[in-house]
Amino acid sequence: MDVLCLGESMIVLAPAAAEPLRGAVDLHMGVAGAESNVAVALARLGAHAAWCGTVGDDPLGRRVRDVLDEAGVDCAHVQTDPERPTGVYFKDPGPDGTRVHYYRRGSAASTMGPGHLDGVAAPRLLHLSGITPVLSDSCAALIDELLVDRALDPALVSFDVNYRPALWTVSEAGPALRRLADAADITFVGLDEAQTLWGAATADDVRELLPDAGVLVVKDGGNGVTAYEGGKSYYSPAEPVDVVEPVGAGDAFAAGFLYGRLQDASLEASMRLGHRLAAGALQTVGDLAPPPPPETVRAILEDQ
Ligand code: KDG
Repeated sequence: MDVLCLGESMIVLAPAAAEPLRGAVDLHMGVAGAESNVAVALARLGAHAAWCGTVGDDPLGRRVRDVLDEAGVDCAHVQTDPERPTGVYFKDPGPDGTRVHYYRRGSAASTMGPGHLDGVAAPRLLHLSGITPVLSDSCAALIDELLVDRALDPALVSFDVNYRPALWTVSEAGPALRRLADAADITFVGLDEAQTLWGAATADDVRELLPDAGVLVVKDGGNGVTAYEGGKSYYSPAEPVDVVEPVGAGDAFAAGFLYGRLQDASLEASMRLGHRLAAGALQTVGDLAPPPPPETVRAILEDQ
């Protein structure tokens, strides 16, 4: 297996017309989850990508599985909890942007804990995010087991900070996410997140805060991305796009970047593929857009 992504996937309900939830009658139902978004994008690029999480024994959990199966994601290790529901969240578009309302406390995924991946063969890369440790104490212990104690050694571990302010405060999340981000082989973080969580003003500040992250990828929206590896830094400008909806762009970038690294492409080429996938996600209402054709992917990765 190339990549195993672990995290919570949920059902997302959004007003069919971009109007406030309070008055909406028709809702669009989809499947969301930062880590499963990465798995879907990687599978569509041709990687053997698996998603691992727990869903409820309910129609919503079956919908999550169906959608990921159809996208070509390996769901062989997905677990079902007969006692707990699949998590749900709603999007609430408003004049100041879209707010999210989660109904995920006590969800099936929140029961994940240490030993969850026992018996699973180590993939080349294990992808995790900073959403999972806030779901429950047992989920936090699972992330420690996989990221800090390296239960799936020799898998490389990538970690997307993914701070979700609706789930925890800066004072809770700041130190916890910094410790995890610094323990990963590949760390993704938005400069805006790093400012909120740790007071970093520049990408170089983030590097100083996370000296042990093997490859550190600092994303600064439309300004581009700076990646650090082995004492060197590399800057890559973002592709100019008209943004339709930003949700999912970070996951798309991570998938493109990780796919490049799995193909042994350079940091610069991997960032370019990340930008290309992110540009697609930014121009669609859903979390992800279809990937570029294989010849475009090859050209992006070969152009060192
Ligand atoms: O990155 C997109 C995710 O934020 C979305 O799919 C929902 O995973 C999600 C979360 O926990 O907010």
